[in-house]
Amino acid sequence: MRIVILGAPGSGKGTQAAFIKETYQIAHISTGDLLRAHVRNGTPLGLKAKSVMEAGQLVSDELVLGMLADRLAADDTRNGFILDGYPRNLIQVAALDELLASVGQPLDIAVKLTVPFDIIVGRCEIRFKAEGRKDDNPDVVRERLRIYSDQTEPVVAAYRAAGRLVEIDGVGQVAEITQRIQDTLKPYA
Ligand code: B4P
Repeated sequence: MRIVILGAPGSGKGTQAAFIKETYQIAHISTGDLLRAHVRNGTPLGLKAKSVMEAGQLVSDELVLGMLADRLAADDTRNGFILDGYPRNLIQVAALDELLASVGQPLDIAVKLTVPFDIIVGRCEIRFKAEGRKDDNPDVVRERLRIYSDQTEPVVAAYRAAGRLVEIDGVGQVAEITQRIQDTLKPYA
């Protein structure tokens, strides 16, 4: 199974992707987690990404694509993958289609989690207090939501127009949302 999980920052993509990974024994590839690991390890990519991420902006398409191509080449993607945080703009949609076509591994489906922005700001505020992630600061979250509306909503629209999207209500208990996703993914398993 090869899927993309879409949704605004803080909509629960990472939370749900972890369950999908376990259920279907596929690789969970989060571009946010990969970038945060680069920042933590002080790699050249991490040094470039740090201030961009802390300001809630998107890291350059070229850097993220190179990182993603390396990750998709790993052995654990043979059974499939759930891609979380990518694509985030239309350039990344085209780059992903090209990359997956070149390895003969097209996407099965894109899953979108829908959560109202006021709920998202509240969730990120809780995480900001618990973990201190700079991009969870409410002002930065609002900027991330602005960028989402501007750059990532067109991605959602493109998958919808191509008949490649399923939309799931992302409000409720984590387990309820996991169940909704699993019911939706049954035909693709
Ligand atoms: P991400 O890592 O993708 O953002 P995220 O806030 O972690 O979103 P996610 O939707 O995964 O939320 P989560 O499950 O954690 O991106 C971070 C940054 O990396 C970007 O701003 C950008 O700079 C850079 N980046 C990443 N990919 C990029 C790309 N492709 N191109 C360019 N730049 C890129 O959930 C959020 C919180 O809600 C958690 O605390 C969770 O516990 C809670 N939660 C989840 N589900 C809940 C529920 N049902 N009820 C209550 N709380 C819930």
